[in-house]
Amino acid sequence: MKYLILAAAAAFTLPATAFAQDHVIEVTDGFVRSSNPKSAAAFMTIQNDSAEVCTLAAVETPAAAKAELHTSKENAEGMMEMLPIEGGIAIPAQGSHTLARGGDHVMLMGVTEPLQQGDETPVTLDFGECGKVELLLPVDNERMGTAAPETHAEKTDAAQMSH
Ligand SMILES: [Cu+2]
Repeated sequence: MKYLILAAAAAFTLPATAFAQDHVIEVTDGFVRSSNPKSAAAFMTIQNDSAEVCTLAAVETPAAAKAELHTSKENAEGMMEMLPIEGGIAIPAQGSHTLARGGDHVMLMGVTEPLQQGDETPVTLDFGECGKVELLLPVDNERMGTAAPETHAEKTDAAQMSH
């Protein structure tokens, strides 16, 4: 049983790595999770290997009417709520940023067909001058979290290190 789980994890992880044309941006450990038939969220780790800040400005996908960049915040009542991110998500030079449940994520709204476990969702990340990254993200509706971003904590700012 243990072997089966490990094999499945490896199969899902490998194709989710993608590079921009010149290898400036590397995306790893991406997946899509859909908790209802109409919306879904995409999570991943984005590595910026260039000497400049690269900003994830927009996301396109044929799988949904709209893709927005969201962050999650706890409101005054202690409830988690999602807010659109204005101005995109900046990935520091020689650094990385993880989109994870309970934090920043790509929100797919108006999903055209329900995303089933094991489906693959095409997603294009637009980093402006840093290029575009085309991904085919596995749908994993059972996955609860993403890999802990401990390996790049030292490259991110204090606000990101707390999670
Ligand atoms: Cu959201």
